[in-house]
Amino acid sequence: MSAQGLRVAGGIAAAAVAVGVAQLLGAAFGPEADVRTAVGSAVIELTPGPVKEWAIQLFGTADKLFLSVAVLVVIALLAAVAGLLERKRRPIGSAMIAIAGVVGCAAVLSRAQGSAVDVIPTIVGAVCGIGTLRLLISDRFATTGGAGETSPAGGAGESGEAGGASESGAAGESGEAGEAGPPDRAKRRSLLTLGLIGAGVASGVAGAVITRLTSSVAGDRQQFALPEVDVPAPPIPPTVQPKNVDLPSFVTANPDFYRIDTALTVPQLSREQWELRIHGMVDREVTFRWGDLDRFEAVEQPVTLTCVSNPVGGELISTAVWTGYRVRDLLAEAGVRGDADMVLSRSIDGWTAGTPVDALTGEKAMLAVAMNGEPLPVEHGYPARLVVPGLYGYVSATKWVIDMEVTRFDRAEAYWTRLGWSARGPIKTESRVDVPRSGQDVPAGPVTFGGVAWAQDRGVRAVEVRVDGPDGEGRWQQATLGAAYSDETWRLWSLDWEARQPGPHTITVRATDNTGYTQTSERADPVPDGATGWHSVDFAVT
Ligand SMILES: Nc1nc2c(c(=O)[nH]1)N[C@H]1C(S)=C(S)[C@@H](COP(=O)(O)O)O[C@H]1N2
Ligand SMILES: [Mo]
Repeated sequence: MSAQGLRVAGGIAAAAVAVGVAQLLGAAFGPEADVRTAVGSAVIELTPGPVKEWAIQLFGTADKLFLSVAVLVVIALLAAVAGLLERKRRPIGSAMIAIAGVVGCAAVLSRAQGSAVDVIPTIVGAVCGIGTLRLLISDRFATTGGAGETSPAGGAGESGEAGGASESGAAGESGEAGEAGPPDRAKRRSLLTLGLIGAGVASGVAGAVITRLTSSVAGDRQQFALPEVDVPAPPIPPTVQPKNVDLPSFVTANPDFYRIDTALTVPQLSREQWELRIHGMVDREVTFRWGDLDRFEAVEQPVTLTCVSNPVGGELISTAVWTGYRVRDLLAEAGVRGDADMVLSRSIDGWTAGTPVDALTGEKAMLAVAMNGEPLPVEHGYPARLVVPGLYGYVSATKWVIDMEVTRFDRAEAYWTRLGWSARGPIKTESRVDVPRSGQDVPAGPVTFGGVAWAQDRGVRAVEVRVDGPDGEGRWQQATLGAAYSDETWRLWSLDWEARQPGPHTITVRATDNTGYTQTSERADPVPDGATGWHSVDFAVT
């Protein structure tokens, strides 16, 4: 390794040791001491709204993975710089690690559930990181004066210092007389550096795995016997699903259900730890424990959830059969005061949604505890979340919900509203072409196209499809609709078409809801209150 390379690797070794030690020690302190998650969450928190939106659009459900990789890359780059800048008399790299440690502590302390002792692993990690950096540039491993310090960054003064000191250091400390020349020291330093990088990474991975295993609610979730349903949903007829075309299933399987949230690591909240506090503009504050839920009627309801960030033609929409309790029944115990118009619900990780009181005191809003006949998957809000038909998730669908403050829109602002999204988020009437896929080749002959349309909680009355046009042959034709299940769920559609004219074609879809409103062709961005426009797909007949 060149002298420059050794410095860079030394910086990375220091960072690996710092993060590894913090992560491994953090496992003993619990998830709130996890500095990696804290920093990542702080990055999410501090990222401007439009950039978050861009990340969701671009990466969708993989946005977290992108962030984790990005954070690691940034750490590695800073570590390389720290390694290059560290000098015995001017410990700039050490100072950078110290600053990173302070930033890490601030991130840990800023977390909703964090406490002062949670910074201990971060501090110890930073100290070990600095120790590593100091060790690697110490006389014992100094490579100057023989191995060829070619680094211009080394500077004359520094080279002189290191070179001068290293002679005596090496002679005095190396037990292997005769083999202690500088080239050998360089080799030892490379090996030690690589070893420390390996040890740091290994402890980091071990710490992350231990933290995950010890805090996991997988066992709690497995033991959860679902409540007996008092008010079952009417059965879903097979006719909701159009035939002869490969469309999404009317009910989305849990692993396929879209996922959007700001949680870098999924909150692990057991039923035992769960509490739901209802307070604010109420007659009496109440706090429900898990066992208290038994006294409410358990209801079951298929609902299609949609994300406001879903672009035209996007996939951030799914349907599940939810089981849970009416939010109305819970609110009734607290008694909502007449002048309140919003409920600010909060999750265990501090995320908030602002939902109109009217939407929550209606029949349909649920505190859901099960999804498609299973306890909520942890990433979908275990043990309890809100599901409110007709509203985008960002104003209603709080996962890991623990608090509901009854308030007013002119007094409180929720997470995404503070970042520039609309305070109100009714779902817009929209539709999507799923078949054909963009760019697909369609052989000449009869073919069935299809897709989905939604307008929760008004319901879809009609779907029209146009192939080519408006200037070409194209005219709007009525699609064949799958059976309507309810106004709270999407509707699947299909269209039989005869592929005749070889060459490029375009298919466009538009939906009409049960109020008679036909979705607008006007294109709007997801920000601030949901995308609009007709979805078109280009394909070719061969
Ligand atoms: N705690 C928490 N709940 C949340 C969010 C979040 O970031 N944190 N995101 C909301 C958004 S924007 C949407 S669209 C839905 C998505 O729910 P899902 O991930 O179960 O599909 O969850 C909502 N609930
Ligand atoms: Mo969303």
